[in-house]
Amino acid sequence: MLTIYSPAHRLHHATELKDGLIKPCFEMPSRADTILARVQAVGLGEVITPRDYDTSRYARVHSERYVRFLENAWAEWSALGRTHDALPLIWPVRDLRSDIEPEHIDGKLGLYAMDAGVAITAGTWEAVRTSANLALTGMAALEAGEDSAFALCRPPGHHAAAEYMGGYCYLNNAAIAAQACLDGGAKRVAVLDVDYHHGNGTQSIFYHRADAMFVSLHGDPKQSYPYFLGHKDEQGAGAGLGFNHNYPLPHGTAWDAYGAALAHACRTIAAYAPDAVVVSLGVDTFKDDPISHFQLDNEDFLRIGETVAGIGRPTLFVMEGGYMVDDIGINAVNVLRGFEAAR
Ligand code: OKP
Ligand code: ZN
Repeated sequence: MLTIYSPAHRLHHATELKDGLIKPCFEMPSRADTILARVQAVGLGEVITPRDYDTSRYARVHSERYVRFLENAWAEWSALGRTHDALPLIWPVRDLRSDIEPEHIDGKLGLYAMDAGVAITAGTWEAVRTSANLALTGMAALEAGEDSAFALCRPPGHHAAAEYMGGYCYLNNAAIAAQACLDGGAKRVAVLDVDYHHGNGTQSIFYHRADAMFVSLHGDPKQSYPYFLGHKDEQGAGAGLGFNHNYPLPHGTAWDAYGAALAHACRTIAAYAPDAVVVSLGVDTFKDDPISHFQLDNEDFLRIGETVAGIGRPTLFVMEGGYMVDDIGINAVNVLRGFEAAR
């Protein structure tokens, strides 16, 4: 399987608000490099660097003003003499207005953030746009005839919606790639999200659409981040009704229940007959993940790959979460090897 990787991800290493303290993010550079080392150790296939794409490609799923904000945020923040990571401190909840963009960077950070897990640093934009370009390059490979590809994205993307960042995510790499697939002439695309956390951003982007199905298995939002989306009754709206499927699962979920839900999810996608499948590949469902609560073993990730292979469509894997760095390479690459073995 082709892997798309760039060392530009290392330009982003930030802090987050965690348990009331500012701490280094669990989402750290060693994650991507550990996965790359595993890709190379098992000889998964060729590793290529991403093409460059115009920001207009991101604006197919994000608002123009949000993309502009991401591009300029560090310059605006550092112009105030601030040298530490930029973090939001006020949010436009409920009846506060989100239609008028504040001029002050503190207002903009609040408007465009859903939480305090998305610090912006000097290198964040370069890392973020390169991460999206990895996903676009992976989709271009499918369009050129590859059966599958692996976009080794970092930062991840699935919490980022049309106009907000959150949960370590800035641009929604998977949604940008899925939209590019449609823009390239496909009739239907499906996003399967197997990260522990609900992909609220991807769901939100495609919620009203019939040409993009979103299917997600995740920790029940009553118990797990992002808390405010990801319930079973969210089935899409308008033309998109029936094209959104959530499988919230309780703390402690192991392969028996997970595998059954995944098989059901993959049958739903196969029945939709998408031209391509984008997998939001989080491996934070691992039993030793430091911030998640499922119980999957190293070998269970092989079975995730096998089950996804059964959908039988061209497949782009887009890296999302996974925070047990010691096992992240084994677990991510196990999904890809399980997939390849079953094709
Ligand atoms: C990003 B991805 C829970 C803290 C949650 C944010 C998690 C973002 C996960 N104790 N912090 O979906 O892996
Ligand atoms: Zn996650």
